[in-house]
Amino acid sequence: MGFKFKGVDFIGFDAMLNDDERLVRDSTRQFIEDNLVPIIEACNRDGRFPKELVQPMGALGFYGANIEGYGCAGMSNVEYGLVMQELERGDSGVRSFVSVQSALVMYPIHTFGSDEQKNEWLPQLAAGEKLGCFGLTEPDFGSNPGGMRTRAKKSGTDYILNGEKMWITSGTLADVAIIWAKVEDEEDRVRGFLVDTKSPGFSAYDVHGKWSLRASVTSGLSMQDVRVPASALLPGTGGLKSPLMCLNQARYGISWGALGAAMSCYDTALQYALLRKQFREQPIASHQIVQEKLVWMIREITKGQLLALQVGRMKDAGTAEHQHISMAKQNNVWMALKCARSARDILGGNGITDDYPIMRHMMNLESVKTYEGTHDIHSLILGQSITGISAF
Ligand code: TGC
Ligand code: FAD
Repeated sequence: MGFKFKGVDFIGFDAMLNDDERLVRDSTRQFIEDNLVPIIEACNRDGRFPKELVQPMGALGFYGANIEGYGCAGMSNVEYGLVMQELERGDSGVRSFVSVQSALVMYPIHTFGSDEQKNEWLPQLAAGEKLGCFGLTEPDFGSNPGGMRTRAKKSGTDYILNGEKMWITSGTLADVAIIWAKVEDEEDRVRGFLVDTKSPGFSAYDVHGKWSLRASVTSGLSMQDVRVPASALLPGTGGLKSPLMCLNQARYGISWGALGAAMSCYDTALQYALLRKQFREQPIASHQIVQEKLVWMIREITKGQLLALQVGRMKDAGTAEHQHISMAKQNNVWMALKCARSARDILGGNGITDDYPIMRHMMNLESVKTYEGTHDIHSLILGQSITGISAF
């Protein structure tokens, strides 16, 4: 069931995009329609990540799409954002998988890695032949990653890693984990390590019982005396700023992705409201209260599009700062979740079934609101930016 997506463009947004941007958006949209939409409800029900899409998405250049060279597509940040929008219109879990591979694994290797690390890993990650995960969060340190307990200690030229990471997307799928640890011999400076997940002492297990992101793998990681060579250290990392730079890349992608989920909910609710009749054989779309809900959605989606596009243009110009990205992530995820709730309401009883994508988007967006900095943490980031006072 469900409806064919008709696109959402109220104020001529398409005219603000160039030909390449529209082409990337439209080809990703087609890929999602053909390959993800037909299977996603079953994946969600079964709690299954659609692994069969990993290599096709690599062939289309989705991984590390805004990186130049190393087999990557070399897209602009706006093109990359439009890919994320279309992926998340399909499902937030699939967008998460691509976000992690791109923004949280390939970006740090590209930004902080040695030439050897880049040449070894980036082409394989770009093709989807190797998969990665990003281990920052710990069981006791989520919003405050600076408190992390994971430690790296020098042993000859090697490092020994010990610690626990929690809520790690793609943890049990990954060939390589980017692990953030405090280095004991460097006064607990936070640094990043490329850890082969087959290393003795490294283990990963899946989190079960999730009502959200059911088509995504979420894991815990455990490291007990994991010995890695000096060549595993990402040499350009130094301090908490390094992982936070990665988060900017992922948060930017989420600001577009959430738009995709919101568009899916709005478009479904609009098409449903025009068909569903109640009272005097009138479509429910003829009632003022239903119209008000649809208008809220299209207005907020439109504002969200402008925000994401402006931050994308600033990112391409090199002028986007982390607080700009925080605003886009916070606003667009909040807006998408409200769209999902209103759309669910418009569909009445049908809204709670997986004949329509709405409830799945709503449940997914609860995670998206929490990860990559919770909604409230982004308020504090923005508050600090405008007042100069930290309220953490
Ligand atoms: P604080 O002292 O403020 O900052 C430490 C240093 O970092 C700088 N900085 C940033 N740099 C780049 N980008 C940012 N976004 C930055 N935010 C801060 C800062 O200027 C400072 O630099 P320096 O040179 O003075 O050393 O650090 P804090 O310990 O007070 O914490 C700040 C806070 C709360 C903003 C930060 O810890 C935070 O963002 N917390 C939220 C944690 C979070 O987002 N975790 C995400 C984990 S990954 C994930 O969720 C993946 S989900 C899967 C998917 O993406 O799909
Ligand atoms: P907490 O930090 O305990 O926060 C709980 C509540 O307290 C929140 O409402 C928060 O806003 C509030 N709070 C905390 N501090 C303050 C404060 N100072 N002022 C006001 N309110 C505050 N992490 C990774 O490293 N890699 C991943 O791949 C990854 N993937 C994830 C996938 C999923 C499905 C989920 C759910 C999480 C993932 N995360 C990942 C972790 C995610 O980033 C954290 O869940 C998030 O940062 C919040 O941390 P927490 O869950 O420990 O909540």
